Amino acid sequence: MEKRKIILDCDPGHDDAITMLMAAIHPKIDLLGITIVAGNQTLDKTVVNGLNVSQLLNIDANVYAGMPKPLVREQVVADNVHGESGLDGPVFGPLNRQVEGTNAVKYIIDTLLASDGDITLVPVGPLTNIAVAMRMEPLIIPKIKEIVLMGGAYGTGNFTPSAEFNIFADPEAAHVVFSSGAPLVMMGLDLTHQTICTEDIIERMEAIGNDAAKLFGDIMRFTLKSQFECFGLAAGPLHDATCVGYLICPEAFETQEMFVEIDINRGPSYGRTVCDELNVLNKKANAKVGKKIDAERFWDLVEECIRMYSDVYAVVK
Ligand SMILES: [Ca+2]
Repeated sequence: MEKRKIILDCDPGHDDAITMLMAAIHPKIDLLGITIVAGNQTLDKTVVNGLNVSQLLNIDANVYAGMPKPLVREQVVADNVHGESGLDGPVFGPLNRQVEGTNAVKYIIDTLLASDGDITLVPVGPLTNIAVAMRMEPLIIPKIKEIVLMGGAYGTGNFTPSAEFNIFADPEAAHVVFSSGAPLVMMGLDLTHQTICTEDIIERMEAIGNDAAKLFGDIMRFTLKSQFECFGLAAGPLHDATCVGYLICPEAFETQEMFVEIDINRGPSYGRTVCDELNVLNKKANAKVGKKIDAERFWDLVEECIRMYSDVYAVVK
């Protein structure tokens, strides 16, 4: 089976943790490294969360810390959704794993430069690390096979009426990435809101009975609670994991090529992904934008990934 080489750039984060879980185990994915950025919480917290998840699941990929602040704007975090730690809910044991000494941006640059152009970047947090890497070493841009990111919306935002959190947290970085010319796939809220995790789904996953299943349950129960408190929703979307779902099973997704521009004006639409869905500007498309997901297949895939940990633990323990 051909494996898709990826670098997962994340800000764990509840849905980030599930994305790590899936990317690390599925045979169609070769997870080269995990790079961390500030986003859902400050960098010191997102790094610890990434290491905790990595240790719990025995993930075989190094963890690198990247940019602690957005490029231009003042920092915002999503503690309303993810809690004080950035990953409230699961309880982890003492942390033995350490972050690598190399900065995430340098790791991204060096890994891409040394590659044959076969590495996909999967950013599921603010785009700061990717933007800085592109500015520091533009030669990486033609080396990127594809960027499959979670962020934005062509409909309504979730952090402001116009903007989704990942893009709003660093609009200038998003502008660098969206105008870079690298092939982009954007999984925005329009698509991710179709992956609604309910109590039934949590029980279905928990019934698998391994550590990954327990982590899924602990994470999604907290997500359901925070989604209800923040947005009045009875269930919670699994935003970031759609990117890995797309790489494993693209046939479960419907996308449309669009010209997408980031609003970096400091008005009410600051951080909006302005998507030309009707092609009224007649500009060359720069992104495939996710429109529909076969949610049933997606949950089957999540279940498949969680089940694979039973085999891993059978070997390890
Ligand atoms: Ca994230």
